[in-house]
Amino acid sequence: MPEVLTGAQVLCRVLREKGVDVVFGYPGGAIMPFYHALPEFPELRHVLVRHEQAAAHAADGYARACGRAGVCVATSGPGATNLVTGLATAQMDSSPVVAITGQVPRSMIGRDAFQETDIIGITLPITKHSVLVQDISELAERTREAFDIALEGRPGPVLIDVPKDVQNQKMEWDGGTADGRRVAERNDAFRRSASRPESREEGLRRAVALMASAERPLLMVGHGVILANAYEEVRALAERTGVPVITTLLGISAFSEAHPLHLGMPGMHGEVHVNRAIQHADLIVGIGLRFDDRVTGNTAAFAPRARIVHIDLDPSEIGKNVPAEIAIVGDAREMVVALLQAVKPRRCDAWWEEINGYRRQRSEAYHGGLSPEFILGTIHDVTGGRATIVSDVGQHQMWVAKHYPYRTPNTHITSGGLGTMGFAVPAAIGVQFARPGTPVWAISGDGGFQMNMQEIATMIQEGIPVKMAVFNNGYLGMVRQWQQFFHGRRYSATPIWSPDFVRLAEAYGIAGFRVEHARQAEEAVSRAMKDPGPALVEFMIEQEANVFPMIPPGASLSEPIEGEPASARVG
Ligand SMILES: Cc1ncc(C[n+]2csc(CCOP(=O)(O)OP(=O)(O)O)c2C)c(N)n1
Repeated sequence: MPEVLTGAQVLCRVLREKGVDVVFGYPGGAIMPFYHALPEFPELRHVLVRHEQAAAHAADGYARACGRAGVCVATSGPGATNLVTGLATAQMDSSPVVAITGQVPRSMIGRDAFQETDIIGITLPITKHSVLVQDISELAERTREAFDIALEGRPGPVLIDVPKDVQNQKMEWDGGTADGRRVAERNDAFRRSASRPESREEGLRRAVALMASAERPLLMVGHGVILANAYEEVRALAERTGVPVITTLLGISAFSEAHPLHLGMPGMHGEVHVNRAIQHADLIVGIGLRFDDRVTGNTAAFAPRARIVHIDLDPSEIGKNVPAEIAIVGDAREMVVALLQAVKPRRCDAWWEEINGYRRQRSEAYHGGLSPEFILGTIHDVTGGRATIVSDVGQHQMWVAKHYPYRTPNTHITSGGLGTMGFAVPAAIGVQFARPGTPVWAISGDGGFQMNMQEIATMIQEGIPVKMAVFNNGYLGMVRQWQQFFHGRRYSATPIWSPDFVRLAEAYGIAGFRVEHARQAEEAVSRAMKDPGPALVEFMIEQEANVFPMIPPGASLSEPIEGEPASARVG
C-alpha cells in the first residue's frame, strides 16, 4: 500500500531529505497544517523566534556561516510581510535562504481573505525566485527546486507560498515526481552561455598579461571569495604576485588581516591609504564583488588610472557599476586557480613603497578612554580570536570592520548591501546554530539593538548562548555623524533613549554587564564568555565619537574627511 501524506508532511519530508536540521519560524492560521506535521519530524528542530523578521535573519546568518540553505517559516499576511526585510537583506548579500509561507486556501485567494497578502508579488523584486504552489502534486518538486535555486550559482533567497488547503491535501507518496534537476539544468544552460569558454579564456589570458605588466596592481576581494571558499587560492595568487589585497566590507575575513599583503577596506569609511592606492592603481582585479557605491564613491572618478578586470559568477554584475575592461564570468575559486596556473612570480616593491608613503597616523580623534578599538581588541583577545563577529549597522559596524583583527575565514558577518539595522542579534542566533560550541558575538548600537532585542527570549527558550555587545552612545550614531558633518549639527530625531540594558538582561534572567571604563572591559567580556548562556555587555562609549576617515556621499575616493570638519562647529 503506498503511503498517503498530507502536503504538510510532504514539505517536512523534503526538508529532511535536503538535510535541514533547523527551521526558524512562527506559527499562525495559514501555516497550521505544517506545524501540525512538524512534531513527526524530530530531526527538524524548530526555533520559535519572537518576530518573523528575526526568523529570516537567523536563517540568513545560519546560511552565511555554514554555506547550507537557511530555512524560515511564517504564516500568511503579517507573518509573511514580516519576513520581507530579512529576505531583502539575504538577496542583497547573496545568502541562500528558503522561506516557506502559509497562504489562504486557494478558493479564497484574490478575495481579500483574512490575512491574505500577495507575498509573491511583494517579494518578487527581493528574492532570487518565488513560487505559489497550486497543487500538492507539485509541492515536492517546487520545494526541492527552492533549495536548488537558493544554492545554485550565486546564492539567494527563495520563497515558497503554500495555501493552507494544499498543506492539507493528501497524495500517495512515491517520493515526489521530479528531483529539481530541471531548474539546475536550466540555470546551467544560462551560465554556460553567459560564460562562453572562448571569452572566458581570452579574459583570463588578458588578465594574466595585465598582472604581469601592471606597475600598480591591486586585488580587490569581495563576498564571492567567501562564498566560493577561495581563501587559499586568493592568498596564493597574492603571494605569487606580491599584489596588495583590499577586502570589501563583505570580503572582510576572506584574507587574513595579519598577512603582510593585506591592505585594508576601501570606500566610504576605508583607510585613506587604501583609497589613495585605488586612485593611483593602474590595474584592479576585482574578485566576487559588485563595486557597490559605498566602495567606489562617485563612480565617474573611481580609479581613474586603472584598467579593471572583473571576475564574478553573476554576469549581470559585470559592468553594472563600473565599466570592466575584462570580464570573466565564473566561480571565484575556479577563476583564481586558472590565473594561478598562468601568472609568473613577481614582486611589487616600488608600488608597496609608494602605498606605504600614503599611510598616515590614525586620524580618529577619540576623547574617552573606552574606545571602540580597545573594546574590539578586548573581545578578540578574550575569545582567542575564535569568535564569529556578527555586526549590526551604523558606526559600530564600521569600527568592527576597521579595527577587529580578522584572521580566520568567514568570521565577519554583517548586512552589507541592505544595511539592515536589527540584523545582528537574530543573525547571530543562526550563526550559533551553524557553529555550535564556538563563540558568537552580536555587536550592535543602542538603536539597532532595540530593533530586535526581543530575540533574547528566543535564545533563552532554545538555549542559544549568543553574547551581545551594545555600543551605547545615546544616539543613532551614524545618522548623527552625517547630521554633524552635512546638516549643520541639527540632531533631528537621532538622540535615542534606551532602557537600562543591565536590568533588561536581569529581567530576561541572563548575565548583564555595564562597562564605563576601559579597565572594566576585560572582566566583563570574560565573565560573559564564562557564562554558559546568553550574556549582554553594554559599553558606554563616547557620545559624539565619529568614524574617520569618511568620503562624503557622492564624492570621489580622493576627497576624504579625515577629522572634525569646520561645519561640525556650526549651530
Ligand atoms: C532598518 C533601518 N532603519 C534605518 C536605517 C538608517 N540608519 C543607518 S545607521 C543608523 C544609526 C544606527 O544607530 P545605532 O544602532 O545606535 O548604531 P551607531 O551608529 O550609533 O553605532 C540608522 C538609523 C537603517 N540602516 N536600517
